Amino acid sequence: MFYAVLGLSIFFFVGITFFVVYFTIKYRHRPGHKAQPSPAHNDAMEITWTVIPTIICVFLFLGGWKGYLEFTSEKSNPMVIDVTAQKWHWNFTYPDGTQDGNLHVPVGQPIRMRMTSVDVLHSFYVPAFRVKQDVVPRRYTYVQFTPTRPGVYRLYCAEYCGDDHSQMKVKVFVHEAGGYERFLSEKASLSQSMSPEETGLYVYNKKGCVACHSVDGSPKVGPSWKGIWNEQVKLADGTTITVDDQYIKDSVLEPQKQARPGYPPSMPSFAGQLSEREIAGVIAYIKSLK
Ligand code: HEC
Ligand SMILES: [Cu+2]
Repeated sequence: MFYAVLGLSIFFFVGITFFVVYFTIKYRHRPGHKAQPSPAHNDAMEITWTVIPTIICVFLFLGGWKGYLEFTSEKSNPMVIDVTAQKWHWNFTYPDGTQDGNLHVPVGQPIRMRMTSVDVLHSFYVPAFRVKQDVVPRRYTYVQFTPTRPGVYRLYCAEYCGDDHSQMKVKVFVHEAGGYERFLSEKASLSQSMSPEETGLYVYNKKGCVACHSVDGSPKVGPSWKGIWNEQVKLADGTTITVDDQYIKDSVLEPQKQARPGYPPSMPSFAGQLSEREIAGVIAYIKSLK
């Protein structure tokens, strides 16, 4: 294949170069030589090369339109999974309210993803399923597919969305019969058995805080969490505030309300994305980072 393409390229290159040189010499300007009038119009040819491509385009359009309709119209009785994209992770909310950072679906079940972003443009992309769709702030976009083979697949963000865009790669688990239900119940019992601190650590890693907050004092997009508990911090409006339960909860729900000077207003609100239990977990976890 490679040599065929290389050979063809060389063939065309040499051929075209030859004609350029040949015609340049043959038709060069000479004294006493008048230019020939060039042909201007031919109705038969123009009609032919207009009508035939138009007919071809109509057929191409019909095929594409049919595929588009099939791709976008709602299948009968799909399972709807809510997708929230944000810098820089995915959050999937299943019909029973369970949330996870990876996508879990039962095999053979038509799936409809209802997607939105809380900050910038992202794009939902599962190459193995041949689906790719922009995820847009303040509106819903949809993607549908029916997974046909159990296994683990890759899901990417296909819209360059900032520093850690490349970290928005997660897994799609297509479960065999019963596996999806098992995932839900394991997830439920896991979150019930975790201590508040463990819940906080889990949130830190799985809900994307890790992209912007360190826990060892090193600077990232936002302030490190190490040693901030009970400390006084300066706010952008000049006042000081103590880092306590209330401040942490407010920071999670309305980050820009108590903005810190020197940090970009880049933290998205996690209202509706973290349960009370998880917020309490974050508080306990930050408290533990001496
Ligand atoms: C896109 C980057 C980003 C992500 C993701 C992010 N934060 Fe933040 N966060 C910031 C920035 C920037 C600030 C400081 C400015 C402000 O308060 O808005 C901040 C401030 C905070 C504060 C206040 C800390 C202080 O020292 O003032 C808390 C608490 C906090 N974030 C918790 C979280 C939690 C919990 C998560 C994950 C569920 C999270 N953040 C995810 C960027 C981010
Ligand atoms: Cu993205």
